[in-house]
Amino acid sequence: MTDLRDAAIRVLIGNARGLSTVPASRLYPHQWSWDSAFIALGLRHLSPHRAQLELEALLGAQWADGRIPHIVFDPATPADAYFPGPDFWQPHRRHDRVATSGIIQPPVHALAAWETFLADPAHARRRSFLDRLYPRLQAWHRYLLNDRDLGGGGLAATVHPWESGMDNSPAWDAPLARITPVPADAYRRRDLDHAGADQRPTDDDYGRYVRLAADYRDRGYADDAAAFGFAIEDPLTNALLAVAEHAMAAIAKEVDADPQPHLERAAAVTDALTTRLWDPQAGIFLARDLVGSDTIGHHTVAGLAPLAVPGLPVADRLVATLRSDRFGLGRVAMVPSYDLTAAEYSGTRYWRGPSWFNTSWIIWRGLREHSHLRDADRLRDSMLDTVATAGFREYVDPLSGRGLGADDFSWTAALTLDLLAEQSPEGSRC
Ligand code: 2M8
Repeated sequence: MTDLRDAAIRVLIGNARGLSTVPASRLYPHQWSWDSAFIALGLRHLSPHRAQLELEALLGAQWADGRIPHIVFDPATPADAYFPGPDFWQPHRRHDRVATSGIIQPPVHALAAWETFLADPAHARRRSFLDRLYPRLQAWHRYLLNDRDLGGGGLAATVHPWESGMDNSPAWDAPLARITPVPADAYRRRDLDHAGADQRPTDDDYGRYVRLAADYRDRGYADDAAAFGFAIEDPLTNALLAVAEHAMAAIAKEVDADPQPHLERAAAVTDALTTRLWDPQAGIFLARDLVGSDTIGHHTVAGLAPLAVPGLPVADRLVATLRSDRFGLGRVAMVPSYDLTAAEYSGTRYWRGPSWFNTSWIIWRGLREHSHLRDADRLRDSMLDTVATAGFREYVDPLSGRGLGADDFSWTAALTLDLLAEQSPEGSRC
């Protein structure tokens, strides 16, 4: 285990760029939003100070409307190292201090801030870490729950597959089919320089991602519900928002603010999740397509993520789904991103089946939250065994355990550190 810890530390040091960390040095050479939150959750075991700086660097790029951009571009990296780069997003329209993208990612940040604080409260207090972050995190959640409540049901909408974090999920196939792709010869994909085309999204889907991003940019990143060709209420984003509001209640107490509004918002999002996205027959949460006005019948790990929400009324039913042949808990490597029994399942293609460390970690937290401790320990062991065999890969094939995607992937290393540190359910929780 010491070897694994040392190896994880080496990955994080290798991927550090000044005050922030890139997800993978070649494929993703900038700072990504939810990656940095997971990275801070690992770094706090190594250097709480460095974990604070990671989050501060990201929040330093927050827009005036409260959104935290999904990429903060590293000025030292050539503009064409990743597509779409800073020139594509033209963020100077809304934000002129640092170059960023204009879309968002799931809100893991308040949880990461709270747990980073807990790693060394005295040091964090000396730096006024939470006093400075609290108003920014409040603005971020306000943006999500006001500007992004496009369906009017109390949930934040995701307006691009990249915002979901699970970009190539089969759940997005039908809503994306309505979008006309930008032709492949109109831009140059950089991801295929570093990853096999058989593991990445198809050119048609990439063209649709580019179309959606360009349309949003050309509308000045205005969140006008009627204008979006793609708008989804996703259970992963909203589960993380409920978890984040619980973390905000803990942060509020620490900074002498009122925790009550945060607890009320956490309860409201939890209610909205269960009334709008829960499928009792299938025993899983589904994404809701706001343009097509219906839930999307694909069973993905996003639909299991509400397990991490404290007080979720259907937690035991979700655990039964996790153990079923669809997700094979205890019988496959970590937690697959997609239903193992579905026709569209692929063990190798990005977000269409492979197991990822961050989503498996969310499920591990959920199992502990709802006192399924034996399942939680087995999942933790499976994650550590997988990483010990496959290395710190971006994702793995659930059935063979083969490592896939980028090598030396930061959140895999960071969350390995977290799993190694968190021996008991009484560890640092909000
Ligand atoms: C992947 O997404 C980026 C776009 O944001 C890409 O495919 O180029 C996803 O796995 C996402 O969840 C992750 O944050 C990002 C960087 O690791 O890569």
